[in-house]
Amino acid sequence: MGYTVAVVGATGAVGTQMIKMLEETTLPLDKVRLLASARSVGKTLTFKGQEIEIEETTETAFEGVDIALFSAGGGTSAKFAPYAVKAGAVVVDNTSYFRQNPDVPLVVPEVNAHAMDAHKGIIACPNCSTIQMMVALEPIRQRWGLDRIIVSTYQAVSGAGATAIQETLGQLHEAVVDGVDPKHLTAKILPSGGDKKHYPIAFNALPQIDLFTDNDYTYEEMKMTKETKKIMEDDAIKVSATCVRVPVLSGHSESVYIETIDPAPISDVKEAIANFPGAVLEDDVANQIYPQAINAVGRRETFVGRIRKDLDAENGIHMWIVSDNLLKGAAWNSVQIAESLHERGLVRPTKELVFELK
Ligand code: NAP
Ligand code: 12T
Repeated sequence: MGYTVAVVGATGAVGTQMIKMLEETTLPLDKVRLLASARSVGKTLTFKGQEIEIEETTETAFEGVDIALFSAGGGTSAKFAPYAVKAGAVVVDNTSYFRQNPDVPLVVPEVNAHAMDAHKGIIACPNCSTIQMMVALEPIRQRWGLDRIIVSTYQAVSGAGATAIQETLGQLHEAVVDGVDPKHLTAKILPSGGDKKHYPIAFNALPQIDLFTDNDYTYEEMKMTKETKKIMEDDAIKVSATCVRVPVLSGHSESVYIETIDPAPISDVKEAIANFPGAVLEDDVANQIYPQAINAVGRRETFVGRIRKDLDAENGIHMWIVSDNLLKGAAWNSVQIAESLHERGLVRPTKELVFELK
């Protein structure tokens, strides 16, 4: 007997990648169910060559579901994830809604799979930018300790969903084919669908991902700070982020500066990263080898290169970290969490519901 797995948000940029990851999963699968909004009812999507009808996400949709992968926005998770748990499913939630909830483990399996052991029905998948940084930095933290992290991201538009991809392609077309000045391109979504103003992303770089918080950092930047501390189980790690959207379709890149607690020889750092599961060292500047977004697309690993000592700070190290934001950053990390849950014998109904039914 295998599991019934539900994908909530199956029609989205992340959901469609979840379906692909499930086609290749080691999980014993009995049935895959695809859920989205009422708008998608009547449509079908293909799983292993088989047409599956999209169902509407409702409070009663989760009977018989063992694992529910949620990727349909924070509001959808807030409303329906507790009902999925009530119906006996384990939820892997890709949205930011539950990530800081003390009852919810926040998991990158290579880093803190053990945190799942105490789950109460919902496990959160971290933000895409945090996940790839954790895969690269955990081998360093384990051996030399981490005092601080300063990161600037170069994030792909697919992180903002299927409509942001369409907006970017539309702007490129307008500019190249119709000759529209980049300042006058049609912008309705980016930098954030929820904010008042919208700016073109084509031929541009936008230092805003998600809305601004009241400390002048964006929510995306504060996710990197808070999630790092929770995943690494260390509130003392200092983390400041600047998150930037660039006109790349998929593959987030990050320029990361760290200060270790103990001195870390660069050759040992490279070896530690090369030996860490999920990380790939791509660092041979003599031959111009370094991670690139276009090469990371379609891969599950996180690629690390340009590793070098800071010129002044004793324990300072710089590096360049790249991963497919829709795979390790979302769909693969979620399916990998489901595989780890299975391997740890943690796919089972939760008796006492601690999450509010809305
Ligand atoms: P997307 O391409 O815009 O897709 C949104 C999906 O959510 C669609 O399947 C949509 O279904 C569904 N949906 C919207 N409203 C719904 C509702 N009321 N009930 C049920 N389903 C609903 O967005 P995406 O890029 O796939 O991202 C989806 C979510 O995943 C985001 O909101 C975010 O919370 C999360 N995410 C996480 C990460 C990460 O860093 N881990 C990265 C990207 C996204 P219809 O087609 O029927 O509208
Ligand atoms: N706004 O789930 O716009 O925390 O790239 C992930 C990606 C939120 C999240 C993005 C976002 C999340 C984005």
